[in-house]
Amino acid sequence: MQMFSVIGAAAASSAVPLAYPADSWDQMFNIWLGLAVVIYLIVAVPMLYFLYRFRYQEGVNETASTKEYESHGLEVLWTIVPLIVVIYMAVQSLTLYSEMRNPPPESLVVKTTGMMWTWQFDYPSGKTSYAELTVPVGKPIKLELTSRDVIHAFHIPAAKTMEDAVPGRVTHLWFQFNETGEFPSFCREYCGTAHAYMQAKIKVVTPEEFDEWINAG
Ligand SMILES: [Cu+2]
Repeated sequence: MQMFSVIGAAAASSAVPLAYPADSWDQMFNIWLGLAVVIYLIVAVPMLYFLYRFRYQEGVNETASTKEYESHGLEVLWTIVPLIVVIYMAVQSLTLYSEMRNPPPESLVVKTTGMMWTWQFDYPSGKTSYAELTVPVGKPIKLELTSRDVIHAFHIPAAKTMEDAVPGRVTHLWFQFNETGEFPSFCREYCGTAHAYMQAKIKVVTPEEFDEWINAG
């Protein structure tokens, strides 16, 4: 399977990815796309060849043959090979799922509450912010999500992660940015009139800037 991850590895291995777990999604996308292209070619190329090779020609094979061909070797091959491919994809998907669902233990926990129509962020220090989430670069952030009214969903496109915020329940997601900058996040569960404006800016700053900000009351 090494050949299928080459496309992703070439882009990913040279530099640290912008955000986790986005890199795993990119890798999975490349693997599935590569497999799909290979399977497509295995089906389509012989099909085109057979279309040409066994096209109707006057006087050739005009009467149907009653001979039956079978090959145990071939049957075993087309059972075992897809089985290995499917098992590989299942393991690969489970690995990504487990990575996505399990925040690293050193994560900074931010309690995140959705409400019509903004997001409230409560930091361990007691500091609170609205519609703006300030986080240090290079550190995993775990958001513990809930909602004050209806179901919302917190979505960070650049980190390729999302989770529902449900009233009376605590859900979670985690992400990590490896570059400073500002990245958008928004509510991805239709929640009423101003749903489209329910955004939060994610400010990724250096650890020093973060300490300064969190201690500034
Ligand atoms: Cu919402």
